[in-house]
Amino acid sequence: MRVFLLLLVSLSVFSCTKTEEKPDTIISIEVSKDGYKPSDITVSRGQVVLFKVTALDEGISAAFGNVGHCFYILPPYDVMVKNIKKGQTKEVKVKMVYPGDFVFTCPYCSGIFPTNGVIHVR
Ligand SMILES: [Cu+2]
Repeated sequence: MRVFLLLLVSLSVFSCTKTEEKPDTIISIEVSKDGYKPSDITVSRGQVVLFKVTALDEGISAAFGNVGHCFYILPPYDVMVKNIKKGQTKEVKVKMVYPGDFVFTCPYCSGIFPTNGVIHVR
């Protein structure tokens, strides 16, 4: 059991860049059927960024129930904030350990609305 827990802990450490560390900077993002604002973000490598994501509308809710929007940074970050409903703000802290350009998107509605953006880690 202890070995299993240890494995679980180490897996979550290596596969996830989410952190509980103090943020170095805060970035507020709005998401709606018009996309993310801002959709082009630059941060410094190694910083802990607190992303505050606010949904301005209900996204694709009409067809799929009230699921809201997502904020998903693709791998290797692989950070997902789900079900941000109209008027809600959800937060996630991410340690920007990988340099490069990384897409973030809303898997719910990016095929319909322009809900895509890029984070440049310099
Ligand atoms: Cu969406």
